Amino acid sequence: MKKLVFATKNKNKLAEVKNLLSGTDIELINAEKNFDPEETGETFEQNALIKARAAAELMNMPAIADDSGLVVDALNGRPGVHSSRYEATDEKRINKLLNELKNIPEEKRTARFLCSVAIVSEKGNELFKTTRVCEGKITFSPKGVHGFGYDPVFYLPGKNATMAELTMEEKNTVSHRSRAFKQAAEWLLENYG
Ligand code: ITT
Repeated sequence: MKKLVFATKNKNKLAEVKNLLSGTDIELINAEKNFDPEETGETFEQNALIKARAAAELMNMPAIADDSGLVVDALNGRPGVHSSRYEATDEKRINKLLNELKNIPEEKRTARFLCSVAIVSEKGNELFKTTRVCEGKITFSPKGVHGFGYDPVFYLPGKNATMAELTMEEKNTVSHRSRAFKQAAEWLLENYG
């Protein structure tokens, strides 16, 4: 097995990525409970590297991390890298977003999820990084019970559904995270261990 730490505190991310990598030769180890680096980067890539390096140092192992978020055109790219800090809970984040967009018509509610994945060696050297996107639109009200974060208000035109109306397996066929981790997995299977 190719073992590395997945540097995240987000249980939903962990579940999605474990589901995606099941059946491969890659085993993800959970980061320790006291893993909590400050995300001081200005880009998703910088923050993914910060998290991966912090986990590698803490666990003395190679590490992989995901920094992701929602980029909304009508908000000039916000909440962006501040997606998790935009408000305190998923419900408050969604309410704030819908409120900020309340006067924006349907055709101008375009948005995308971004996911940067970084892999570092146990010494913290950068080995691989990628950023992948999933395009959609922000709805006027939440719909669906699956997923996490902004999924209930993220509409996928190709699926005629919000991300939260998809099962985890369906989300993993289209999401920013699945696209980025599939690339990372290909790199790992060819180059690592
Ligand atoms: P870690 O840093 O520990 O991985 P986190 O939840 O703080 O966990 P991020 O800093 O990458 O993760 O912030 C990502 C935020 O963007 C997340 O909290 C959600 O609000 C949102 N987000 C990212 N991916 C998402 C997805 O697939 N569906 C819905 N919202 C998502």
